[in-house]
Amino acid sequence: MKFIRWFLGRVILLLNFVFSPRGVKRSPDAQKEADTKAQSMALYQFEACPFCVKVRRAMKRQSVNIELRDAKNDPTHRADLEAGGGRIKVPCLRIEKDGQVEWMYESSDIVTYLEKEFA
Ligand SMILES: N[C@@H](CCC(=O)N[C@@H](CS)C(=O)NCC(=O)O)C(=O)O
Repeated sequence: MKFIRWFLGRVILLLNFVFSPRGVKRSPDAQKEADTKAQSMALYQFEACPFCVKVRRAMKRQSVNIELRDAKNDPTHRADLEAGGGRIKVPCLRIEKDGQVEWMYESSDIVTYLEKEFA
């Protein structure tokens, strides 16, 4: 079972690599603005989780460089996710805004949020 999950994860990563989406092209100023906004976010994720791949593809489409935090292998990020978000479930987008921190779960909600913020 563990092997099958591992194998499927590799297939997902390969397909994601082969069919990588194109990123939107912005003017240098607009890209700088998007990069600044992205600095207030971090994505807690597992590398081969299909829901995380879905969010990373949305990030690629929007050409946003959000920091990726490995919640599977990095004990600090894992602990931060559990303490801040309340559970170990990925993907989870940490958003810092006006001194407040929001932990957004659910890949579809995160994709919708990114499209709204960066489109
Ligand atoms: N409906 C969720 C599903 C997310 C989900 O099931 N994530 C799995 C990884 S693929 C998870 O975090 N499982 C908890 C664990 O493995 O500890 C979404 O779309 O984000």
